[in-house]
Amino acid sequence: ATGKEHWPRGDEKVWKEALRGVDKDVPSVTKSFVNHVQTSLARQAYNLDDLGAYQAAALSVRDNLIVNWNETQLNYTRKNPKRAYYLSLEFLMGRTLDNALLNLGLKEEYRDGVKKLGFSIEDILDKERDAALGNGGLGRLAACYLDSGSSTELPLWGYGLRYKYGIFQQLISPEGNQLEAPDPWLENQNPWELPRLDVTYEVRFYGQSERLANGRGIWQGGQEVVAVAYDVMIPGYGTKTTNNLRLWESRPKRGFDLNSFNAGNYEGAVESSNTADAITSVLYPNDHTSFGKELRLKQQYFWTAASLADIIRRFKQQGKPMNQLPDYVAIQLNDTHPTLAIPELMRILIDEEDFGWDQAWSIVTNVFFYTNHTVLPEALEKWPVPLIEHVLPRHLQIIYDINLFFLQAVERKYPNDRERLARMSLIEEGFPKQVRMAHLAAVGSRKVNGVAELHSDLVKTTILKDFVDFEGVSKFSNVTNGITPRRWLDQCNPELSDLITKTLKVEKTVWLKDLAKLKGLIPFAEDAAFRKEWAAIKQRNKERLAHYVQTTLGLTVRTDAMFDVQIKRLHEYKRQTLNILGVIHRYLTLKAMTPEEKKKVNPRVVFFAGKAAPAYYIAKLTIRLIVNVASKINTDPDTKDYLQLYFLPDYSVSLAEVLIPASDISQHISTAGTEASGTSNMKFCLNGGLLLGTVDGANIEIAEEVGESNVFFFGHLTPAVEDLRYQHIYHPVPLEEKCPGLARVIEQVAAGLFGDAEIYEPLLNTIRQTDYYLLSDDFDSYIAALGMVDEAYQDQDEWVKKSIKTTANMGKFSSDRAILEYAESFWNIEPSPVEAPKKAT
Ligand code: B1H
Repeated sequence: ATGKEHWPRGDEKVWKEALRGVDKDVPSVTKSFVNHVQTSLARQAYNLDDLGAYQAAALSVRDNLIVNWNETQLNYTRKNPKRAYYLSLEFLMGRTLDNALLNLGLKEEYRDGVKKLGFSIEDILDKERDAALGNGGLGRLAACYLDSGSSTELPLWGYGLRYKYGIFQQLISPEGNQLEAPDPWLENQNPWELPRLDVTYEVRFYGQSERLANGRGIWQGGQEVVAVAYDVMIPGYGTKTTNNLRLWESRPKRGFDLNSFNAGNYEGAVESSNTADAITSVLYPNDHTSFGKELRLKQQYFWTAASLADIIRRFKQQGKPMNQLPDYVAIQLNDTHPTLAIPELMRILIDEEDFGWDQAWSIVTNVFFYTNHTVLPEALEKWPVPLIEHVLPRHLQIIYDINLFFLQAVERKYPNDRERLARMSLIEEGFPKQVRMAHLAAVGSRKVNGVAELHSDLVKTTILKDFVDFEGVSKFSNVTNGITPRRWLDQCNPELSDLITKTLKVEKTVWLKDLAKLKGLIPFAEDAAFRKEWAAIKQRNKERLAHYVQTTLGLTVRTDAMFDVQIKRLHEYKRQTLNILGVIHRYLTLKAMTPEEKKKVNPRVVFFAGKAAPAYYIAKLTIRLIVNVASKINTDPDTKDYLQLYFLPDYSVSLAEVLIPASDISQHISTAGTEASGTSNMKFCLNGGLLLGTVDGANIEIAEEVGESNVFFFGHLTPAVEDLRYQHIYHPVPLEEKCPGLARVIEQVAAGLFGDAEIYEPLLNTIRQTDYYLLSDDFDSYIAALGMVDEAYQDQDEWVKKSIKTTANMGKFSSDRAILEYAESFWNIEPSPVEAPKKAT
């Protein structure tokens, strides 16, 4: 050694002073980072890569979160406010480090700190894996609500499951097939969770239930597993409040069993094991369907039983009698997945706490609140009676008792109306009989809500109509969904956020918590210089997306085109098929154009992303069609300058954060009445992307806010849908006659223009035959709407004005507004701010 070796990275002096713990001049962020490099990771500047730097930064930020978490929990223990609990089988959190830095207000300090040590904050942030413990909108909504709960200082905890494997990783084969691989997200350790090995509960399955004469039951035998708590800290934006998300892991009560994960057979692997730790091994990827699988039922019970035991233990620590539970506890059921909490609380109150039925029922029905997220029949959960009887014998007895008392009350109000009793029963007759979880959730809750105005009306007039008639309409209401503007504007679109702050002359700490302030942008739509800046940011976001596609897929995307995006789970009701058939229609139109005609065409780049449930054959075929259309048209010299198409694999929260800010237009084109709300529609519009959609879900309320002239609507309305479906079946018209444009497109696919002719037949037949989702009814108006989008885009000045006005009017869709509606009108809880600690004198 010469003694003059080159220092490996960053500023040698800063590293060395931080290592020696020299106090003066070295910022605390740097000291803490270097300290974690040395003592937590046992590394040093010589062998620290970006992943190591991410881990050190995360551990250092986590130290701050822990301090706030502790103060928050102490504050709650001292003040003992009424608390709310959000029970969700899914929390789609995405990445945490950037959000934690933003919420703690430490982003710039860390940016500078790591720079001096030789790292870029962007590269470090990029090393984090998404926490993807959810399928789609329902799970992401839960994550936004936790962010807003902490940001508005509400005493709100989440309860969920700590799946070892989150939503599968999506691979696309060269032929265009979706392949699924496990998502081992915990592989590199997870700095954001605190294992609480001392917080455990035993949960029973199977066994026998004996009924005593006094109505109580004794449930014994069977199998017991242990639930272990892992706490995830949820910081609020600009507050000390750091709430908790408690996730349960299952462990065997004694001994140990090994369960191997089989990547080749995802479906089989999910069902393969009946051992204790299988319960929390994997998230079910079957969004919007209910299959009645034993392991899923065990997940639901394991989670609700552990969560309720934990909630009750915390309540009892305050020394209050159990009949005061509803004064201190509100529990929100995120869809019907946690509905077993209702019979479980009855079991605890009756079998363990000695309550009589009526008193127990009055407690239960004042604690629970139920949110419905879909009216699609295939998504309404039903559990076979024999399965519940086998796995949860005591709960089946309680469900039958609830049903008996409930139907007796219905009978008193509507004597001799057997059909009504059959419709409303918690038990559906059939082979086997099934428990209707939505009925159980509705009957056992204080309030029931849908997630957008139209959807809440549909809940009241269709699936729960009889319940509205019986119980009165006041129990049923609406809370329109929201999104957190911290992640979905400030973090994902920092340049736009900065421009907004500069323009409004309001600190972002203010407008990010009072999103109505965005209205202040409206006058700037008329300011040409402002429009120029606005458009330049959109352009740079397109380039950022193009760079992502270049580096991950090796494909070159042109950025001087309109970016048209549809990203969501693949589902027939969401009609990605309509979009891809529209793309083919455009392709065929371009092919028929003269070079002169083509000169007037505005280039368009179409992006798709989204996962299909592993067993959803038609959805997987749609992906295959998109991929094969893309390879054809992207290489066709006649059209490639006017139309490009990309299917981006492995859609995730992090990919959404890149796609959304780059979009000029996004598509939300579900058959009217099928998309309960949608939440990405809100994210696109908040980022100045215009909306092309049907009159469905939250699209309607977005149009009300931003003005109908700023959205592109098409298609039939909800009241027409039923009749159109009837026509398809009883008065079918040949497709060539009914919708020649669509017929021509389908003909080309069937003829093999994109290869694989026969392979697409089952997909094409869904349209040729019943066409349940009404593609043939909406195709012409869809194509017309796409034409209006083209036309509007030609006038860039007007387009940018629309974009600005759209963002400016999106204040309603902050999840802060939504969570406060739940807090005020359902839970009856209030903010409980953490007081600043007294300064030492
Ligand atoms: C939504 C679901 C869903 N609705 C069952 N229903 C699942 C149902 O795994 N399962 O069994 C998973 C998910 N997800 C979505 O919720 C709606 O389709 C969206 O329109 C809505 O925006 C979102 C949040 O409310």
